[in-house]
Amino acid sequence: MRIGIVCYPTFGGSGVLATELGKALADKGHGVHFITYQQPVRLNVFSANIFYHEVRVPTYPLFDYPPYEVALASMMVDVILNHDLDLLHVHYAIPHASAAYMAKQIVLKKTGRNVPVITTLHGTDITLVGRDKTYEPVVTFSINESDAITAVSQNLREETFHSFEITREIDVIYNFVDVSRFSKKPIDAFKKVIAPHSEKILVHASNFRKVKRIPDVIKVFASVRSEMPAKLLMVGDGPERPVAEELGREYGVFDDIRFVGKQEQIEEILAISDLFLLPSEYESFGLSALEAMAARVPVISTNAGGLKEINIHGTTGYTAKVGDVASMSEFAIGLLGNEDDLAKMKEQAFQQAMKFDIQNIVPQYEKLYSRFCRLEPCA
Ligand code: GMT
Repeated sequence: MRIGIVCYPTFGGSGVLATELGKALADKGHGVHFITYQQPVRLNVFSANIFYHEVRVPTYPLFDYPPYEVALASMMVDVILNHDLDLLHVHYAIPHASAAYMAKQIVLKKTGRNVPVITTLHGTDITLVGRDKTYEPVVTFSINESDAITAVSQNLREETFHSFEITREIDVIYNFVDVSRFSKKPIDAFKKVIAPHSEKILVHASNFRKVKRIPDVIKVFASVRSEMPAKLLMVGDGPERPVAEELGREYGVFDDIRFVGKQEQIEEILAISDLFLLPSEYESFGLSALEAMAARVPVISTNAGGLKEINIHGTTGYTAKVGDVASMSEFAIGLLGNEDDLAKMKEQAFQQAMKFDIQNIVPQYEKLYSRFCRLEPCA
C-alpha cells in the first residue's frame, strides 16, 4: 500500500508513535509518505520505502497567523495525486483531521477518488485542546467525517465519547514499543558517570508541561534521596524546567539531578535506570512509561487516564492518585530498598511491555487499512 502519515514531528508521543509506525510499515514493504513541517525526530533511518514531504507555510505581511492547515491540506492533495496514495493516516486530531477532510474533498472533486482517512486520537487533542470551545465544532466534525477512528487506550475512547458527539465507532489500538530496541545492556562507563557510587537511578522523560506535574517528580525524588543515595535523570525539556530546578534547590537535591535535555537515544538512559517516574495529571496512554518497561524499568505513576491500563499496580510498578506524592514516595523507597522485589518487578515490567510489542500492534493497523484497500506491499 501507499500510505500518507501526518503527524507532529517533535518529541511528543503522538509524533514518536506515528514515526515508528511509518518505519515499521516501510519495513513490511509499504510505501510510507510522511507529510509534516519538519523531519520527524525519530525518522533517523534511510529506507527506500520512506518519503518525506515538508509543508512550508509562506509568510505574508497580512498574516499574523500563517495558515498552516491550508498549506498542509494542499500538500496532502499534492502527495495523494502525485504518489497515488491509498490512504491517509493522521495522528492527533488538531488540525490534521480537518486538513485531511479538506484534502479528501478536493481530491474527490478533482478525480472522483474517495481517499480513506484514518484519524488516530492521542490524548490532549481530546482531553485538553480539542475540548476547548475554540476548536470543538471542527474537531467533532472532522472526527466524525474520518473513515475510521482509533484511540490509543480504552480510557481515551471513553473520554472521546464523553466529550464529543461522536456518531461512529472508535477502535482501540494501543500504542506500541519496539522491545528489541529497548533491550539494551547498560553501558558501565555511562552508569559510572551518572552514579559513581552505585546510587539508584530514577528517571523522568517528558516535554515538561504542566500536565506532567514536574514538581511531583522532584518531590518524590527528594523523599527517596532522604532515605538512600540516589540520582535523578530528567530527560526532555519544556516550560516547567525552571520550576523543577528551583524545587530541586529548595529541597537540597539539585546536585543529584541531571537535566539531560531532549535525547534521541533514550534507550541508553533507560538501560542504566532503576525506576521511572510519571506522576501526570492525565495520560491517555503514557508511551514513555511503556518504553521504560521495555527497558526493564518499573514505573511509579498516577492512575490517571489510560496509565492504569499500562502500568499494573503491584506488578509492573505502582500507581497512586494524582498528587499523592506521599504514596508514590513510599512505593519508590520500598521498591528501591528491596533488591529481590526490584529484580522481580523489572522482569514483570518487561513481560507487560512484550504485550505491546511492535510485532503485535502494527498488524492491527494493517488489518484496519485492509478494510479500505488491498494490503499488498508496494513501494
Ligand atoms: O503529552 C505528551 O507528551 C504529548 C502528547 C502527544 O500527542 O504528542 O502525548 C499524548 O499521546 C501519546 C502517544 O499516544 C500518549 O502516550 C500520551 O499519554 C498523550 N499525552 C496525554 O494524554 C497528556
